[in-house]
Parts: sequence; C-alpha cells; structure tokens
Amino acid sequence: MINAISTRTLRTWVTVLAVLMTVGIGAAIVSGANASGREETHCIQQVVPMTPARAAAGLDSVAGNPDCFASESEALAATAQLGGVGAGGARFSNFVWYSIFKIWSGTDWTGSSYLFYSTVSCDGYFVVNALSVVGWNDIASSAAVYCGRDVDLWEHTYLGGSYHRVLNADRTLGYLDNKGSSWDTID
Ligand SMILES: [Ca+2]
Repeated sequence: MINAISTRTLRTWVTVLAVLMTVGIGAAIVSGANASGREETHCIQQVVPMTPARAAAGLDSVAGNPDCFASESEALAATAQLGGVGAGGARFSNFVWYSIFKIWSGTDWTGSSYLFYSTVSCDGYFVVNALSVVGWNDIASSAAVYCGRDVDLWEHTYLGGSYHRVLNADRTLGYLDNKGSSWDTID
C-alpha cells in the first residue's frame, strides 16, 4: 500500500532535517488562514506524498495554497459543486482527490476546520512539519482521518514531543488538545 520508501526512513530524514531547519523555520512561518481569529475559516489544502528528493529539499507534504471559505457549509457546498470530498476519492475539477486528514478548532468537530487532501491516491507517506505554516499551531481540538489512514498529531513541530493517534473521528484530542504542531500518516 505504501510505496517502497518506508515511513520509518522518511521519518528519520525528517528528524535530521528538523535539526537543520530549526534556525530557518522561524522565517518560514507566515500567517496563513488563522483559525484563532474571530471569524471561522474552513480551508482545504493539498498535500503530496513524500519522496526522498522532497525530504532532501527540506519540503514536507504541503503543496500550494489552501482554498478557504467563511463557513464549513460553504466549503462543503463548494466541494460538492466540484465533486465532493470522498473518503475513497471523488472528482475535484480535473483531478481525482482524496481526503486524508481534517482538524477542527473546537471539540466535536466544531469551529474552524482545515482539510488536507491528496490528488494522487489514499497512499503514500504524508507529513506536515509545522502547522504554524498554515496558521494552525496549537489550535486543533478535534480531528478525523479518511482513506483508511491513521495519523499521529504531534505536540511539537517536526514530529516532536508527545503524540495523539487519530484512528477514526476523534471528538477530543486528550493531552494534545490545543497542542498539535505537526502530523504524519502511519503505515
Ligand atoms: Ca504544540
């Protein structure tokens, strides 16, 4: 299911890169759609499977800019117009896309939301090293996984500190409530 490059190997590279990138990440952090703001935002963000080249270049799975909406119903309506967000893949413009992981700012899947999706397939190793880059550092309070994937939500950037494993749809995140700073898929 996962490609030939093992998750463990890619995780090791990410860890090594974390040391190298620690100094530079501060400059890379920009204000994205800020879920802690007064107004709700509901964004959909493409992620791509990791490759050795991508890891070597210091990139994670975040690809391009998100599409954001004022309400989750608008986001759902927009995605429905485009073919919907399918657990197993649905038409999105000219692409087949696949929901991987979604986080909400409130418990019980309420508040602002941020969906990570792939246009390739459900498979591959996905990692987001710094949720601050998309404006979601220490914000998530509930989460859901799709595509039959499981995700580790980590306390610190670059998969550091404690983690909460999301196996289905978690209405709360326990110790990781408002602490999640990075995430990756588990094979
Ligand atoms: Ca954190």
